[in-house]
Amino acid sequence: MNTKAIVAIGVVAILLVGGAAAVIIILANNNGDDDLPTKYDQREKGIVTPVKYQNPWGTCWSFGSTGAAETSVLTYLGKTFQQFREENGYDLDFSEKHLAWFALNAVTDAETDTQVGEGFKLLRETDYHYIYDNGGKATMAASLYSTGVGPVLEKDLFRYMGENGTTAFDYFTVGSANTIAYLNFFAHDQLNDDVSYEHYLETIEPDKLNNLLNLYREWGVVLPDDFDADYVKAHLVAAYDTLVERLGAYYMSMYSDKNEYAEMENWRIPLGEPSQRNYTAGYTMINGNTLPAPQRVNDDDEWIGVSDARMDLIKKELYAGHGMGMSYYYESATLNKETWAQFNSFKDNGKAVGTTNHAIQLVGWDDSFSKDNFLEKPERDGAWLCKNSWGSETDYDTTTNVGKNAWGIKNSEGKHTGYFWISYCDRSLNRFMSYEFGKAPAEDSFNTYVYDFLPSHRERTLNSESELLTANVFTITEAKEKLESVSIKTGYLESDVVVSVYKLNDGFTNPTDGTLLWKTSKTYQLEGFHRIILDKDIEVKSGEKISVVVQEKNSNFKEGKTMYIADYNYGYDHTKAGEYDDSKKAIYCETIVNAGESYLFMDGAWSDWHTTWVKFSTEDHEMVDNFRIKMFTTDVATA
Ligand SMILES: [Ca+2]
Ligand SMILES: [Ca+2]
Repeated sequence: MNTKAIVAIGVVAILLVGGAAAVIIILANNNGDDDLPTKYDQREKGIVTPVKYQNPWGTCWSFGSTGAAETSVLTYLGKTFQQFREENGYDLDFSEKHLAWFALNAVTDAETDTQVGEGFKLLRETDYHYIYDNGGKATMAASLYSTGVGPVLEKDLFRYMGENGTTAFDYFTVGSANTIAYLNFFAHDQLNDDVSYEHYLETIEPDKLNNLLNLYREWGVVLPDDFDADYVKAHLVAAYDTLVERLGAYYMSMYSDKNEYAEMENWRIPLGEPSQRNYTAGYTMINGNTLPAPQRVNDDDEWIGVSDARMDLIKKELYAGHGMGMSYYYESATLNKETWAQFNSFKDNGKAVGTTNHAIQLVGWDDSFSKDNFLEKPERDGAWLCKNSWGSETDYDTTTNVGKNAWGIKNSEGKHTGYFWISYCDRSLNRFMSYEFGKAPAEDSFNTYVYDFLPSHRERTLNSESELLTANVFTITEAKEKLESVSIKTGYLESDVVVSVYKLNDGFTNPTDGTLLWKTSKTYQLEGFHRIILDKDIEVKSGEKISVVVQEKNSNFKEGKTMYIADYNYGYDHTKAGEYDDSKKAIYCETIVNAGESYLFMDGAWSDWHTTWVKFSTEDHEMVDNFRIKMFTTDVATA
């Protein structure tokens, strides 16, 4: 790679950072919206699974993505949720725990020879619960699915619960050892030192005492109103037994309705041999599509309206029965709890268009949903129908009593369903992702060739006015294999893609230096992960080098290809320095790109991405992964 090309990557070519709100593509043509109804609800097709309950963790993104995957699989099977239950004797209920855990855990040597340690990592192993509180994006789910991993059924593996499956209600029985342990844990947390709760009370600073008093009042402990630090300290030490009682009672009352699992349990999934990552339930993702957010913004990134063409893209996916995940900004103050209709104008808080803090599953729309249903009136009628993961009175798990919660639109019997509406004009809508699933090949005779294990979460785009190609080169491991499929990632709407597979010569000089085995051309309307099944029997042998070369063209750019950058910088520098900083997030990420894996053709020459990306990442303190090109094969029996 010459210097000129490096400049082209670093300065000219970088277009996108962050979420879909930054997408600048203009939709030129009408998308057949004449066929779309003015109102649609996937529940009426029987393809939406019951509302779940994500507490005690911040795993909304995993629930939104998993619900969407369930809907997509039901559509693929042509079954309703009820039909699936009756025919199989169990529910189509995928594991949100498996998805969250493995999307946010680096790969180990049980899963890869060459990329060990790639992915998200904890700064401190003892913070492993943070895996479930980090949050995430739908693209991270699609990344994991694109490697042929998951989703897995909860009936087989990884129920959404800790190792004992106890609920918070079970945990905090009145006066139990657990409540005492919690008080000691509380003291430890406050003082960041290994002291007992009793010692904490004796040493607490007066300015912190007021906060503590308020907490105790919440727990139901009767304390004096007149504030005297010494008196209160003495009183609290004397009232220790009462506190243990009251704390238990407080949590009992808090959890008696919407039960949730205890976060004090061990929720870790063992990272052992064999790896528990590489399972599926027999279905694999064919397409994971990123759709542009419908908001239109001006040059100053201020909201100026919504694009009907973009909304039609979203509606078309829903109407096709594809499950869809979405993110938005939840705010209690902007949610009308009579109509369960949310509208964020961001007028008062000055938040940027596309700012999100919660993820859900999108299941329908209603063009005539009145703007009068919102607390603040949006500019027009119309709303999206959303499935949340904060429990329900109609769908909760009756075997564990977890997730019974009076939240969401009421049904005809006055029960809260866990669903809600969000205005077409909501400024926060972002990260729309739809999924299509198909049948997964049998796991025991299946080979996956992957170099890009870092889940996609932030992206940069690489473009060139001249021909641009990306390629990954894989070395066949089994005696004899048949090529089954390849997986690629497109970066734009309306992309034309050419994929070529070569068997490379010994001592090859570039990824096209060999015999062309197969070539195909595709047009993808939507950006995202795409799996292409080969339509020809091609056998390859152990030790052979096979390259998959991808070209993506788009009407906005003569040539183009997206790469992904791991710029989750928090924590990263501290890790390098061997330090831990409590003010930083507990998770960072790393990528690995070895020589001979990925190649870039730009400015008329091939370069090894191993060399190119090192220069690039040093410049911007960011980590780039291999190109998102994968290959899948099946074993061929040998005599
Ligand atoms: Ca589940
Ligand atoms: Ca890699």
